[in-house]
Amino acid sequence: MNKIVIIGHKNPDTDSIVSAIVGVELFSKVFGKEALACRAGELNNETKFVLGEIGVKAPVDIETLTGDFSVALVDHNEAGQISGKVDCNNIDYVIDHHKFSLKTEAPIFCATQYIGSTASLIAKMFFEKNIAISESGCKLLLAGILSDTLNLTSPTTTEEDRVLVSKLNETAKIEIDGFVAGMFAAKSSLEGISVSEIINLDYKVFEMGTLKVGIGVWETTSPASVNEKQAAILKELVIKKEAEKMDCLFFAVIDIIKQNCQLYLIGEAEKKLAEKVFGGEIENEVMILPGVVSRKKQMVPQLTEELSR
Ligand SMILES: [Mn+2]
Repeated sequence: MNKIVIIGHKNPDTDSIVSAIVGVELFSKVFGKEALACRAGELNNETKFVLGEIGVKAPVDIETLTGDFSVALVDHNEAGQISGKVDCNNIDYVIDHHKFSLKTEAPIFCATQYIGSTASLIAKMFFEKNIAISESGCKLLLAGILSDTLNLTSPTTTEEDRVLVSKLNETAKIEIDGFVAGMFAAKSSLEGISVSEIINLDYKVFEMGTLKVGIGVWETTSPASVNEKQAAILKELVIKKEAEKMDCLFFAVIDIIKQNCQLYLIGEAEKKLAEKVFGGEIENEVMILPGVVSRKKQMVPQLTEELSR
């Protein structure tokens, strides 16, 4: 199989998209292989802003591909997050910074690390080999790091991420604070965004113990704009939980300025679990969690631990 498709998770975020795009440059310059950048869903407003600013085309919709292809997963490896177009027997590469859960029949290339973003890891793979990254590649990787780490403020941020940002910006030369302000404004904009999109644009499914748990996240500088729609969101979450046969379904509004989370709780199962794991007070179906901004580090491991008992 010659064709290599680089693909991020379903409901792609900025890190998944830039990792697929710059992944093509990585495969070409570092591995000497030709690859195609793809996406598993529509771009969110933040990613549209990033690609527009940098002047780069969006990856190809994986749904339009035909035939067999070798797959490089970037920014995910959990079964529930992999595009349905991917034949899991054809996954030959994983480059990721999430907990590892993939099982493969044969040995594969695997680069995973505890680091703020997949973009960080890709940047590191170039730098370690002393291979130059194009200017647009540097800008894209910067956007991925700054997006996933909430401008280096999320608890997932590592010292390496900070170093990589300065190193990438020697070539990218972007004005970081202004760029991040633009990204956050785009991320927070509800223009043309339906209630269903608020829930699903950054929604991931996890296997925790024997349970299937969905967690949607909406990162915003303006939680009030989302809370205005709370009744409609809760109603739609209940329908989604039923339709997708989830054992638990959570939705988190993350205030990226004040650095807290409002966890929407739709039923008794979610309330009991949240009280046990996070211990906050529930008011009007919502639990406020100060300091919680990362699903990956501050929600998934804690919920998984409780549900694996
Ligand atoms: Mn990521």
